[in-house]
Amino acid sequence: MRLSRILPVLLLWGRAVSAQPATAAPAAASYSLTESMIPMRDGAKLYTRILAPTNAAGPLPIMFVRTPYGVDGNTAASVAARWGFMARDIARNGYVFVFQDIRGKFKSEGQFVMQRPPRANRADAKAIDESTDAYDTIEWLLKNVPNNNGRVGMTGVSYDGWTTAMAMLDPHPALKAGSPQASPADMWKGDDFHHNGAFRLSYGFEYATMMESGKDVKQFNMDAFDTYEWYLKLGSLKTVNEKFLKGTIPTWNDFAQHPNFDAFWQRQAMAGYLNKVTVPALHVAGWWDQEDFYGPVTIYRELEKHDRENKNFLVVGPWNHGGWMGGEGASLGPIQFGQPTARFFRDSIMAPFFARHLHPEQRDVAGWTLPEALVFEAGSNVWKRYDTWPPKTAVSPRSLYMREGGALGWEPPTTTAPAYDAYVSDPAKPVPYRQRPVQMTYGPGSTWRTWLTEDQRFVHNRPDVLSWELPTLTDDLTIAGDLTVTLHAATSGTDADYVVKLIDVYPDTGMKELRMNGYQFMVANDVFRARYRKDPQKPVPLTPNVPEAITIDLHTQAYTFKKGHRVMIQVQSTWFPLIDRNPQTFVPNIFEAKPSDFRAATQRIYRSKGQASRIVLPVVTGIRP
Ligand code: PG9
Repeated sequence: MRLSRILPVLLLWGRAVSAQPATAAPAAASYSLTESMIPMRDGAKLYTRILAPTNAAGPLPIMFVRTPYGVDGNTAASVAARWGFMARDIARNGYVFVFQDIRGKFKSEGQFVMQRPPRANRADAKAIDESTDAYDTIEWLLKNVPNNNGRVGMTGVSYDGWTTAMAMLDPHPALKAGSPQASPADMWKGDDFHHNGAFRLSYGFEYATMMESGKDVKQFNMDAFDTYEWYLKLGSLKTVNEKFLKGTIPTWNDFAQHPNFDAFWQRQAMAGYLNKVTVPALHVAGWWDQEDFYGPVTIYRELEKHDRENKNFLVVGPWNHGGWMGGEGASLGPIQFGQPTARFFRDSIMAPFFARHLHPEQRDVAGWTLPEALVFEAGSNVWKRYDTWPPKTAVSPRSLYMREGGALGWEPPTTTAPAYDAYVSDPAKPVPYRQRPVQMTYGPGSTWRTWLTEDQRFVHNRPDVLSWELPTLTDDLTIAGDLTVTLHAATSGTDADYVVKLIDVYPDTGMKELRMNGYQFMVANDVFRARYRKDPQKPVPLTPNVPEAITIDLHTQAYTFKKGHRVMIQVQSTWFPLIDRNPQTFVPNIFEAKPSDFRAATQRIYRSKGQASRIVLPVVTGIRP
């Protein structure tokens, strides 16, 4: 199979779709295929495949997907395979499925822009963006698809989730429901390309070259099985353009020219545009999404501020990127959830959500209701319904402090003399983010999709990784809501990265599956580039050996650390090659750093009174008074 056929499946569905809805689905409908070049308001024509069931009574609603990954693979057979989760509804009344290549990709005309910001001049009738392209297509579909019921839904995962979210900003009146799933919201703060200003090197390089080497998707030939070595040998990021890309990949040039949160990133960040809930929205995120977890949660929260008619909903399950779209979702890597979470979502949440809004005759879909937030609490392995996310009641923020002797404690340190734990971080020997060999992100056999569930013992006790842990829990400890870390940190250099990981340590013995004894499972994590601690737009150096407080958002979680487990925190300064190496010597732009700027530095994490490094956990239950 051609790579262009495989990649969309890898990116969006991961595992083969095998789940059947709980309700036995009659044989899938057969579909007739129509190909159209649909004209947009500026004259560009977008290649669109329309798959209409041949054996359903109409009129039917339209389910619309816009993607940069190529729609050629969407044949009559693949609608049944990829959209099998909709079988119940297809059998009942059906959908016309519409798949479109976005501007500049595959068979569509126009120019591809990695994350095209919303048009600046809305008065200009010819100005275009992803919202107008969706609008113009819907307008055309309503007029040209026979027997449609005038109602359109949009959905998709990641890039296709983002095109869904963009269509919802300024929607066609016929767009009646949208489910943006794992959509990025801010490529500098927390999604694919950076986290808190730290550049996601391997993802950024491999994705940009994959998308911008031609109209289709093509992986860069890295000529290395273990890309850890390949990226290390670059020495400086300048090498990328000098030796390999020669300025031909626009997104790489943007990375290099816009290291800070400047107008370039601000213009495309979604938060600034999310000031109205326009259509019923089902936002979907996975707790262990290796690409876009920040996005869907942020989009939900921003819209929720304006949700006067209760149309905005959130589902978070125990999934990796798009993990809900295929298979059962009963496990992720070696972590077990005890039930088919993905099948439950498709069958009992997503299908009825669209049926309710797109098939008006099915308004009574089995007494179905959707809570404001439906989240899976891993550890205890139960779905929980919340009236708000994060929960407002029954949660107490509790500080868990880094203490002496590698301990965590609920009590703050009392020592007034400066006390700290220290390590030497050497950019010449960065800590791998996943176990080597680090195959290309989307390469064959890559462990990318489950790296967030990897056993952190592979770096535990490295001299450049600190860890602290609580004694064995005597009760279940449940958290639900937002997590924040404050590090009082000093470096002997003038810049530094801090990676913080909250870990569930399984019991040392007695686990049924042997490798799970003592397993260190990462519950939450992130990286922070300290040069941005004061202002994401203006990096400033650190003063050598002077501690400063650095606040790191560990996002949000619902999780039970079971009785008999231990809570651990690890801190390190490299996560390679996911995150580029910080030279640890302040330079205005790390893309311009010289090999000689990269220097080993001593990092100190303070744990004394007044400089008490800690994590604040949203505790539901489990701390004895
Ligand atoms: N995470 C991918 C992506 C989305 C949007 C921009 C860049 C990358 C994806 O899976 O589509």
